[in-house]
Amino acid sequence: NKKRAWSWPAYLEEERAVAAPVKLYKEHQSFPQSRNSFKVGMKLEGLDPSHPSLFCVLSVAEIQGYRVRLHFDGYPECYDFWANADSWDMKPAGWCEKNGHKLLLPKGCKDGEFNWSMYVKNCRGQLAPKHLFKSLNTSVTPSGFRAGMKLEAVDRKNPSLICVATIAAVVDNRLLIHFDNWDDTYDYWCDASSPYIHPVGFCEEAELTLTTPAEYKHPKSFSWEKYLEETGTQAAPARAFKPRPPHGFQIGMKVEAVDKRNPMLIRVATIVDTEDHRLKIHFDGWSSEYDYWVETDCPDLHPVGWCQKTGHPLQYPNGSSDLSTAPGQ
Ligand code: MLY
Repeated sequence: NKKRAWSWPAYLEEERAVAAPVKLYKEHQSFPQSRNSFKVGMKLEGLDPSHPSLFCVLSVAEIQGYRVRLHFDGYPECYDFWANADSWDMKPAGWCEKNGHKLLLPKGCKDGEFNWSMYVKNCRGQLAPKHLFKSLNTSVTPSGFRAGMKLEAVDRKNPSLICVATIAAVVDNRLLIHFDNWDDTYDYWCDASSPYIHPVGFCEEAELTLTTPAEYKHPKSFSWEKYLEETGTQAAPARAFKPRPPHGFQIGMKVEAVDKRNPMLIRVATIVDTEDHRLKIHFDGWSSEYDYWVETDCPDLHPVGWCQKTGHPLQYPNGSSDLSTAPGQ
């Protein structure tokens, strides 16, 4: 009663299923061109995934294949998170200062007194060298978007709302979306092809309700023309918005996906439902209560074979191996 080692080709044949074709993935989801050269202890600047307008002081806490576990210096481990080594959200020390972004300092450090070289010296750490950051070498296509321009954007935390919003920052090909008169907890980064941003006038044209800025005096009589004049701002030009082509993922296709409840794990998974810009992921061999929706360009979604190629463990379908662990356990 010998057990054969689990393999994708045998599994696909057994399941009569196909792997989602590699061409459907974005570059940052697909097989990396280089290795992960980050080392435990290296320090860097990076976006807080649960507060994406904030760059923070981070340390590499663990390496797993092409992924890194990042730790917020001075904060409890429970805030640690995983990222791919080529994540745009990771920047070398000094990047914020150079680009005019606020850096959230390690707990206990005072504004104005923080200095990277003193800091790493004092904590006997080391800076992650610049050449490790893929995000610095992305080619940038000029766009019509400028910081300060207005647009209509979906509130990703309240996705039924399309709201009056501002481009708070433009970095490379990425836009930081901020909601007028709200605090920055709703802010998010996206690119010109995001399905969640629209030019001024979109709601009126589509006969949808536009959510006006918080505490706007006369929400019923909101007019963009008046608002742009009052705020002395410009609308983002309609030509700068780039519609995204259909994604091509289909129900039944197999993928490798991060287990959202235990993000150090990547599991064998199946696409069980699709929307225009989202996929529903099911973990093979597990209850559908663990299914979840992801954006098609989510960096936690990878082609079949990604774990093997990048040296990351893959969690096989439940029942196929003694080594499997339940999602979120
Ligand atoms: N019920 C939520 C809605 C907040 C919406 C914020 N958007 C528009 C940026 C609240 O009042 O907190």
